[in-house]
Amino acid sequence: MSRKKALITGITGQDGSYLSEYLLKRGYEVHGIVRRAAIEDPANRMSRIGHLLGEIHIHSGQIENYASIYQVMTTVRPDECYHLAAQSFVYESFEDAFSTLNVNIFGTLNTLTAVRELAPGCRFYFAGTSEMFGKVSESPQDESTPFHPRSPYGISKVAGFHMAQNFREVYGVFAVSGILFNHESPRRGYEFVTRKISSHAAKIKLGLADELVLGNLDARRDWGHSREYVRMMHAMLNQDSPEDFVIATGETHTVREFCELAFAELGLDWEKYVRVDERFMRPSEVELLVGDASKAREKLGWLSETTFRGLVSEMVRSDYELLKQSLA
Ligand code: NAP
Ligand code: G4F
Repeated sequence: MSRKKALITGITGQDGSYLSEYLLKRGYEVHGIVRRAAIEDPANRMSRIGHLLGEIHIHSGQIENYASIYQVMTTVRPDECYHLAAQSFVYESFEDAFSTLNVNIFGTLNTLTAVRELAPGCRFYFAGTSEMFGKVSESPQDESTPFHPRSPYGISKVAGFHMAQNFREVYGVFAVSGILFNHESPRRGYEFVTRKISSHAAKIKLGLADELVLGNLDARRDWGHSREYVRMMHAMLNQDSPEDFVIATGETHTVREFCELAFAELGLDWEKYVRVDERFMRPSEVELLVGDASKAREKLGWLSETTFRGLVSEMVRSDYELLKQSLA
C-alpha cells in the first residue's frame, strides 16, 4: 500500500516541526512549503527541522500567492493538508495589521481553494486559536463560546475559521479547525512570553543579561506542550466526519507565575530581575484564557500530560543547556 501524503504549510515553525516528526513516525510521506528566504538560510530559518531534512520533501512557495500554492498542490496531491503557516505573533499584528491579514486570510483562502480544486478528497486542517475568543464571554471556553477577537491576528483567525466552515458546508471539503490554546516548548519562538522568560532566566543565570523587561504580568493563559497538541491535529483529520475541537489543558496561570517558576528553576528570585515596561503592553489585551476540552477528550482521547511546572522546567533547562554549550 502506498504511503499517505501530508502537506504542511508552516513546517519550519514550532508546531510544523513536531507534527512532521509525528507523521513520519506514523509512516507518512511528509511535504512542506517553505519560503524562499528560509531555503537560502537553512541554518537559521530551518533550524527546527534540520534533523528531518533527509526524510521530508521541501517545496519552495509563497502562501499569499495562489499560483505558487497551485504549483505545490499539483505536484504533491496530498491526502492531508495541515495549514499552519501564519504571522502568529499577536503583538506584531498591531504593528503591521496589513501583512498579518494578508498572509493569514489569503494564505488560508489560497490553500483551501487549491485543496478543493486540485486535491479532492484531501482533508484540511486549519490552525484556529483561543485568541478568537478574545474578550471572553464565559469561562472556561469551549466550541460553543462566541468569538470576540481583540487583535488583527485574532480577526484573521476568525476569518480563517469561517472560511474552513464555509468550504465544508458549500463544497463538501473535509475541513476542520483546531481551536488550540497556547502551546509551548523549547522550540517556541523567542518573542513569545514563555520563551522570552525561559531564555532570559538562563542568560541571567549565566551572567549574560541582568534584567528581563515584560508587559502585562497579570494576563492568564492556558499553557500546554506543542508536542502533545500536534497529535490532536492528526486525530481531527482522521475522524469519520469533519468537526472542530478545542484543545487545552483546562488550567490557567498568570505570566507572573511563569516568571516565578522559571527563575526558581535556576535558583533565582524573579522579583530581583523582572521589570515592567509599557512598551510591551498591547493596545487591547486578552486577559484570561482557559479551555474546556471535554469534547476532544471524549472523541479524540485527548489528554494533556505535561504539567505547567514540567513545561516551565523543560523550557528553562533547555535554554540553559543551549546557552552553556554555545559559551563552551
Ligand atoms: P510559528 O512557530 O510562528 O510558525 C509559523 C510558521 O508560519 C513558520 O513556519 C513560518 O515560516 C510560517 N510563516 C509565517 N509567515 C509566513 C508567510 N508569509 N508565508 C509562508 N509561511 C509563513 O507558529 P506555531 O506556534 O508553530 O503555530 C502554528 C500555527 O498555529 C499558526 O498558524 C499559529 O497562528 C497557530 N496557533 C498557534 C498556537 C500556539 O500557542 N503556538 C495556538 C493556537 C494557534 P518562517 O519560518 O519562514 O517564518
Ligand atoms: O506569548 P504571547 O505573545 O502569546 P499570545 O498573545 O497568547 O499568543 C499565542 O497564543 C495564541 C493562542 O491563544 C496563538 F494563537 C498565537 O499565535 C500565539 O502563539 O503572550 C502571552 C501573554 C499576553 O497576554 C501578553 O500581553 O503574555 C503577555 N506578555 C507580557 N509581557 C507578553 C510580554 N507577551 C510577550 N510576547 N512579550 C512580553 O514581553
